[in-house]
Amino acid sequence: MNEWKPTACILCECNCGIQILLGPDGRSFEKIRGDKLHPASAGYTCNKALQLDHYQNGRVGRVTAPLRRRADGEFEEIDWDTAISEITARLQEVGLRHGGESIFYYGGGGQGNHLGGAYAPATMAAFGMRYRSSALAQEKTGDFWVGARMFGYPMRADVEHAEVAFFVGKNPYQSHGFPRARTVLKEIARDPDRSMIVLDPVRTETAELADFHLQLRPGTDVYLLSAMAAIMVRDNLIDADWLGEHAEGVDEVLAVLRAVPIEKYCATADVDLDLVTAATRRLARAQSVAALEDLGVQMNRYSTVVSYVEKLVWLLTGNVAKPGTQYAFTGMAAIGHDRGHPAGEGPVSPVAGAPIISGLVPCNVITEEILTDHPARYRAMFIESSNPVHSLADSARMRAALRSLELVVVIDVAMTETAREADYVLPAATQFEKYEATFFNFDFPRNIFHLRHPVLPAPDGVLAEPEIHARLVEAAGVLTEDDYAPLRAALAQGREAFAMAFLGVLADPQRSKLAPVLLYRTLGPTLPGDAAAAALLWAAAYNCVRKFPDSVERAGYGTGLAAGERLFEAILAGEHGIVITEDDYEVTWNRLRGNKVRLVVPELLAVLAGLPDAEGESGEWPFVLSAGERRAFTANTIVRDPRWRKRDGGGTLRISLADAERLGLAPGDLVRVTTRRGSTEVPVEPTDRMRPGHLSLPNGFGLSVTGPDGVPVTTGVAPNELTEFDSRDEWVGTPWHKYVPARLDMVPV
Ligand SMILES: Nc1nc2c(c(=O)[nH]1)N[C@H]1C(S)=C(S)[C@@H](COP(=O)(O)OP(=O)(O)OC[C@H]3O[C@@H](n4cnc5c(=O)[nH]c(N)nc54)[C@H](O)[C@@H]3O)O[C@H]1N2
Ligand SMILES: Nc1nc2c(c(=O)[nH]1)N[C@H]1C(S)=C(S)[C@@H](COP(=O)(O)OP(=O)(O)OC[C@H]3O[C@@H](n4cnc5c(=O)[nH]c(N)nc54)[C@H](O)[C@@H]3O)O[C@H]1N2
Ligand code: SF4
Ligand SMILES: [Mo]
Repeated sequence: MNEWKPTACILCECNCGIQILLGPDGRSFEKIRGDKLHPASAGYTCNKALQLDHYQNGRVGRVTAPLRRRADGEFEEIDWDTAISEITARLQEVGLRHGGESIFYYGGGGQGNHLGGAYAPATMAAFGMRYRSSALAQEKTGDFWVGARMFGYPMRADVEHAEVAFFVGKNPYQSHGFPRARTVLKEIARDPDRSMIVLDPVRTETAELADFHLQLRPGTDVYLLSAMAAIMVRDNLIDADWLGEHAEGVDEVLAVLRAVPIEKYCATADVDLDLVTAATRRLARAQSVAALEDLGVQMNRYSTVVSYVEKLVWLLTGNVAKPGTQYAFTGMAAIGHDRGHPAGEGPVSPVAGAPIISGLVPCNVITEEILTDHPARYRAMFIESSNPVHSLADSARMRAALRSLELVVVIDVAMTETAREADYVLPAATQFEKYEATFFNFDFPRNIFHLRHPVLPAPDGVLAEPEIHARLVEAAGVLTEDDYAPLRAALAQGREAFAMAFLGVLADPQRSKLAPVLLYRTLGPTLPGDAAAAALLWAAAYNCVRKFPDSVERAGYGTGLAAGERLFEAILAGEHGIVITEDDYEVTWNRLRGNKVRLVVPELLAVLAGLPDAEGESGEWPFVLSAGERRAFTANTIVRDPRWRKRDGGGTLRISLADAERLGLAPGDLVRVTTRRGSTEVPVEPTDRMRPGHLSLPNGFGLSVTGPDGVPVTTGVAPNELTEFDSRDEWVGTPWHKYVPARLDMVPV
């Protein structure tokens, strides 16, 4: 039976709904189209979704049996029982010697797969693990922390309905970040009553659609944004009434902004003062401004301070809780939340003493927590759905760190750069071979959730992550049939009785951590369509009702316990994705701490008040390299087969026409890029999109795969061979990958 099967694209956090038609072999993706029934993407996809067959059926590197490293360093296949019992014994050994907290958990999901990782807390509890991290702690934790300080709740922007869209270090045309991005950008560009303002040193596809492109010098956003905020104050463009009603700390912030040397800062950023003034006036005059900041500033100098001043800019004219502005979202899982401890007061990592934001140890300190003789160092790592050897700063150092550990376990679909350093590789079913979901659902006023059903069966030899976690927890001996029996008996009486019995689990802090596996083994097998992996969503649905009762009710699920059941049933049945909550814009105020915004974050305001002059590029390092740009055919390291790229297959180094001419470089010429950390050869692409002095390399390249003839092939440059772990943010430790001092040397022909 050949029919279109609904699922989602997994190549960026948008997870657009798609439909797949399988070929006659029942495995190849013969056709892929946007799913018009998906509540957020409504049929939209970008060019990348059409290449998903290369993820599912790419002929390189799929792992289909558990692997164990032999003494000679090679991997050998073992069966699952052996793998689970050996890994359990070795994790327990490490725990006995050094404490379970010496086992570090990393990952838990990429752009579209968070359901499996949601079971990991049970494994962590079973082995006493305490510290964890994920890619979020090398990009978003600064934003989370600032959000927690100013709002007490993470915020997102309603770009779709904004009069002015404000993009700071973000190129949504390529990277998306909100539904149907290209369509929305074009709508704004076409509409004479709406405007787009872009801060980016590169004339990106987004900048080309913008009314105001502030093409600043790399790394100077803190100056330019300060100047914009200061112009609002100087020219009396701020919404004083709104601030009086909704904000605290107004006078203190205004005093700092009045002292900003506007002209000097614009000169530092190398953007014309008149252009900055015009853009600022446009922004201030708008009924609604939606602002998105992303890696261009989050991985750049003054990252966390920039996250702060960027928010000041849109707060000064009151862009909160109205259509087209910023909102506080609902969701099935809490992403982006943090306690917002003042610097130096919150939890810290055991060795480096780095702040743990949103439960995550900063990625850039992980190697410091390992490559040391500190007694509290990590001794083992459990890595799931992520590729830190490739994705974190300084790949060579990350490899050395993994090699120094007593045990590394990796759960992945493929033999990745990280898996190659493991002692055990546990092969997972792909995202199209199992139930899967993302928790990156931040839509508003209607938020959605999409439980994706399997499109095709998994091959023998691989398991879905919930099953792997359940087996590990059971092998550790912390859950047995005796634990399941009472819950199963309650379930036999119906879901209401089950809910009561489950409350007993939650009341016990130790057992509540094992709840995912308890649900998977009891409720799981009773769910239709082999949807055991969805069991955890039952508790998440109840939790969503508890946290957002009015929003769930408005979405049509009623109230109380019944609403939890209805929401869960709708999720199970809704193959195309469903609306889970419906809000009005005003509700944002109820979610903010004290129903107000706090303009003052003392530590960060102090930095703004005393900004030193910007350093220029030095003689030794005349270029700034942006290491990891999103392009038409990049998708982190999710697709490993290089044939998925329809263009830009080699991953060029982009350089300005002026620099190329000065150095006598023609398109495709090889140059040697050298940074403090590494050196590599790469073909150049001279382009008028780049500023002189700025270089850019794409992300997701430099994967090495074994070609059909057994010879390893590496395509392009792995950006983190060139980056440093200690080039990072002072407050939250996020890396400065978009600001890597570099030089170029000619490659003799
Ligand atoms: N095609 C594609 N899309 C993706 C991904 C992918 O791999 N490929 N990955 C997804 C993920 S994980 C993420 S986090 C997002 C990231 O999405 P983005 O942050 O939008 O992506 P980047 O291209 O890394 O960086 C954005 C912009 O920052 C600019 N920039 C560089 N230096 C500076 C600077 O000093 N100041 C300013 N203001 N801008 C600067 C770059 O020129 C670039 O245009 O994309 C997601 N979407
Ligand atoms: N220099 C530099 N470095 C960067 C960036 C940059 O701009 N510059 N961007 C950073 C950003 S924003 C991010 S988000 C990170 C991303 O880096 P990571 O979080 O490490 O994630 P991915 O590259 O997305 O890798 C996802 C992994 O999941 C595996 N996988 C795919 N499907 C499944 C599945 O169903 N189950 C399991 N278990 N595994 C699966 C893939 O094979 C791959 O190994 O990279 C970061 N690194
Ligand atoms: S890569 Fe494109 S199609 Fe896939 S989820 Fe992102 S925006 Fe949608
Ligand atoms: Mo990311």
